[in-house]
Amino acid sequence: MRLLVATTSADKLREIRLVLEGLDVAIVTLADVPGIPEPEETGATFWENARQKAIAYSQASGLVAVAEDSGLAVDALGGEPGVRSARFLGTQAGYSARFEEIFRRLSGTPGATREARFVTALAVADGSTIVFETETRIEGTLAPAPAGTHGFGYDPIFFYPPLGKTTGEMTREEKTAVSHRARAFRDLRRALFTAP
Ligand code: ITT
Repeated sequence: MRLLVATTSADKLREIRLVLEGLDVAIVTLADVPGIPEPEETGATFWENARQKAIAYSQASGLVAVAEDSGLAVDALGGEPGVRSARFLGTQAGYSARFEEIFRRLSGTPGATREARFVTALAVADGSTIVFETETRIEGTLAPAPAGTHGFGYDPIFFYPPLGKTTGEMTREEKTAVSHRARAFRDLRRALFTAP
């Protein structure tokens, strides 16, 4: 079987490859099927965006496609940046500016708690049909200050209490063991390939 892992993010792809290792499946990336326009993410939820992306990429490529939509949701900020994580403060904004803004908003919110989570909605499409979907998360808190140089995106400010460190301080293996995205792709492994 050929499976199009439909993401424009090299960081996501690196993490996904680790979880899909060892499967009897040919992983196809967007680099292998050039020319597919990036679908707009117009959904109000992770679910809607994941489904939209999976269907658009499957229809455009003729392959079974898996796509996911993910982001950081901070309780005290009403779930922000949430589905807009990649666009928070604009697509060109740097992550240090994004971190500062999150901390600024938090300090301006009386009684704000620091609970936060990373969420992934994953969808697999065969043409216009969704053949599998799952939603997974990792629960934590906002770190007091950015820490760590591993991972990507919001990893330096997401603190995971069971390991006592941010996802930005985790090794690849540690993040693969606990992350929202790894959990989603392990669900996919089990459902579509009956693999552990
Ligand atoms: P594709 O849509 O092409 O997959 P994208 O980067 O645009 O790539 P999303 O729209 O799903 O992906 O945005 C996800 C954003 O959420 C991502 O850019 C990060 O800012 C953040 N994010 C998601 N997972 C993360 C993780 O494990 N660690 C840190 N930040 C993460």
